[in-house]
Order: sequence, then C-alpha cells, then structure tokens
Amino acid sequence: MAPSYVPLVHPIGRFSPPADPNVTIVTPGVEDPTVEIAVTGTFTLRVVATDLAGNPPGEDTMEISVFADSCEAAQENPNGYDAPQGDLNDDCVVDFLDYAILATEWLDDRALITQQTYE
Ligand SMILES: [Ca+2]
Repeated sequence: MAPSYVPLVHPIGRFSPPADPNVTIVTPGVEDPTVEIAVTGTFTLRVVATDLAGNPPGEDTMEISVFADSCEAAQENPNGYDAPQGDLNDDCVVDFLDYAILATEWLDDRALITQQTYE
C-alpha cells in the first residue's frame, strides 16, 4: 500500500483533511489528537507545525502500521516474536484448537518405514 500522508497542523491546532478516506482525525483541535485508520497497512504520518511568530515550519514523519489483530501485530514485531511452544495453528495462543490438531495427527508416522523406490 502506498504511504498516506495525513494531517497538516495549523497554528491554532486545526488539521487538514487526511488524503486517505480510511483515515479519520477523531479529536481535531487538541494538542495530541486521536487518528483512526480503518484499514490495515503501513501509513506515514506527516506533521507540519508552524507558530504564530512566523518562524519556518518544522515537520516530522512517523510510520504507523495497522494490523488485523493483536496477534498479527505481535508476529510482525520488528524486535522479534517468541511464539508459544505448542501453538500449532499460529494464532498466538495455546488452546484446545492446538490440542485438536495434535490429536488429529496423533501417532501419524511419516518415517520411511517401508522400502521406497526413487527414480
Ligand atoms: Ca494456537
């Protein structure tokens, strides 16, 4: 997904409308606004601030990654993800579903126990 550049901060704390219709500024006009992003992906938030004295504007950007759920977010953690041992369906929790997977394959033996011919 292409980066989406979001709000421009005006001297009195107003925001330009986000360019992406999936991005909503929930609390405009406050010092630390809440921004909701309705789709998954990586967004670049660009903030430009000016003061009333007319100094040159300052700006910065930050990357915001939005995931489908907390498990996906944990698995994409750039510092690494330590999956729980026994999480056979990769949903970040060891529960009965993992046990069912184990039970389904209980005593399955895939070792080469009979003569195999390879051509
Ligand atoms: Ca699991």
